[in-house]
Amino acid sequence: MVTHGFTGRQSGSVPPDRIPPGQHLVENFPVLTAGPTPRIESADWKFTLKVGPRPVKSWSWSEFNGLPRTKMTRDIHCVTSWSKLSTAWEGVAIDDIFADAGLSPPAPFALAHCYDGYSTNVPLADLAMGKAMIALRYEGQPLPREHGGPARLLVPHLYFWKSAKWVNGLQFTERDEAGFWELRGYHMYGDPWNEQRYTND
Ligand SMILES: Nc1nc2c(c(=O)[nH]1)N[C@H]1C(S)=C(S)[C@@H](COP(=O)(O)O)O[C@H]1N2
Ligand SMILES: [Mo]
Repeated sequence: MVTHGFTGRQSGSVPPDRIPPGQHLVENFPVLTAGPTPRIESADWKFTLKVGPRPVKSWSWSEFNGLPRTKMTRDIHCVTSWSKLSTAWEGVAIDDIFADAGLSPPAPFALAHCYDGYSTNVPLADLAMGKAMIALRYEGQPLPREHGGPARLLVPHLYFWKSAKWVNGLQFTERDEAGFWELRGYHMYGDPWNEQRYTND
């Protein structure tokens, strides 16, 4: 017999060191969006790197898809308390975006900007050195629109609100400037292992 109440690959045998405090596992992939889901055709898509107010380089969809590809399989953790294990992503590492722009990382903080007006702040140290990517594919398929397609930021080691969907740019800033949810009471950094959910956590 192989059906001893085994309800799925994430039940039962999960090492507790993969589930941050206050989180529970889900098998599905919930959708959380503050407003309506934007529709961005890849022909209209553009990604811009800025230093402060100054645009440094932009890529069209086809130019961006010519950049080196990176794969990452990571656990993700949403501040609303769900965690999902071993999600598989493919996209362009933030390091490779810098390299293509001929830029060494210019300032200690960044804001990700999005087609729906959303934004979120992430320190450079959490984007560089292989820690984050602009994800173009999820589980071997083009990124579904409700999950941020055609492209989203993926910063898997921070709460998932930092993984900005429908991303259209990264702006480097000297100071840590709050984004959409950070202005509305979410933590400036958002480390799930330290339960940095709200401003003073
Ligand atoms: N552009 C944009 N990105 C966003 C959001 C949003 O509303 N707009 N919601 C954030 C929040 S709060 C979470 S938890 C995750 C949810 O991603 P998912 O819908 O793919 O699960 O996206 C984040 N990125
Ligand atoms: Mo969220």
